[in-house]
Amino acid sequence: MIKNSKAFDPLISIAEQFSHQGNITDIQALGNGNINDTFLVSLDDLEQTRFVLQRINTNVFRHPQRVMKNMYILTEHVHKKLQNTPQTRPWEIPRVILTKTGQDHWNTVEGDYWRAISFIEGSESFDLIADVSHAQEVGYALGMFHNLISDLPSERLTDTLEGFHITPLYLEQYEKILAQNTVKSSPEVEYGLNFVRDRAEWCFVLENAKQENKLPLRLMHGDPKVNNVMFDSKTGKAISVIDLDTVKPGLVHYDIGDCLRSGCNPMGEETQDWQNIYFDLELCRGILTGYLEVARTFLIDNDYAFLFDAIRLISFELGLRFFTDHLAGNIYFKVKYPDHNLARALVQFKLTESIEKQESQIRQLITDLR
Ligand code: GN1
Ligand code: MG
Repeated sequence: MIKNSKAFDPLISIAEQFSHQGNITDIQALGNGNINDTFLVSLDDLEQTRFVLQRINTNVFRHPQRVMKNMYILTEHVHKKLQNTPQTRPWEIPRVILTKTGQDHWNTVEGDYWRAISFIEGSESFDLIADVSHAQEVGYALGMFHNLISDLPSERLTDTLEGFHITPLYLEQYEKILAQNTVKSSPEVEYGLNFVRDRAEWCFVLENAKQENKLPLRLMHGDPKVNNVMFDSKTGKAISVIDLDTVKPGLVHYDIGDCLRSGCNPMGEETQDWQNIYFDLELCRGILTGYLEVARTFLIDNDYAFLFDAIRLISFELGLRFFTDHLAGNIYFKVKYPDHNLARALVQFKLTESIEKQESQIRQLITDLR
């Protein structure tokens, strides 16, 4: 039992609900997720030293039971596959930890929805990519993840977050918020308004391609940002991809775009120094090289044709989502200060601008790597 930690008492009693060996020795906040609340629970057991405890944000994930059902099907599928097929290098997938009574979640009297997931022992994650070889590992991890889920029939998973990554729907929400709210003007807000207006027509690009059957629907991760890739602390190699709440049918382009927008921004998405944001071409080369090492076998010609748009679009889309949330009064993403979502939006818009400026180099890079 943890001593002297009154503040953690409620967390301890929640963590105690989940099946584990040994005593709980510590509970710490983990990572900097924008939606769920995440904690790392330490145990004095030699085999399982830690597990992850999460409160699902049910304002965002309205049907948490669907999230858990998906996660169970997905992790069991991948786990079996990893066990039954020889792997060229170590790979793991987090597992759902059930409660002592066999449930996949625990509801508190306040109505909070908690779940527990295994922690990949001996691993760590990073908010920023350190160098090109790190970038290659991140790309490899995404390719590996896509490969591992590629034979899971998509109808087995339910949609956990309707409209997720459908850019035109985010644009619709944005326009609705603009029509409802009086916007407090500032040079930054004006920049954002103009930025979105100038790209409003183009932002249908992936959804149009999907509807015209130019791009195949595939299972995707939904949120493969850099810090969702776990690295083996000893070997420095990628070993897992975590945060599996948004795995569902979609386009691998959303994932590639998301991985690149988070990985090729050396200043990180949380900086307030948005004027100096840039998209790093060498890190982009690293990620795509690592990704294509695995994904070349399943990508079709059209997939390559839309890669540049994907990179540009997902940066723009995240900027639009942050900007809309700022205008709406911060109802979706957790914030640490009032203009936090505005600062985040500006970072993504500047990143989009840098991607646009390097369009010919990025397109050339994609051609060279095919
Ligand atoms: C949210 O909560 P977190 O940090 O894992 C968001 C992603 C964004 C990301 C930006 C369900 O993910 O789409 O890319 O913030 N997740 C959801 O950091 O909206
Ligand atoms: Mg996430």
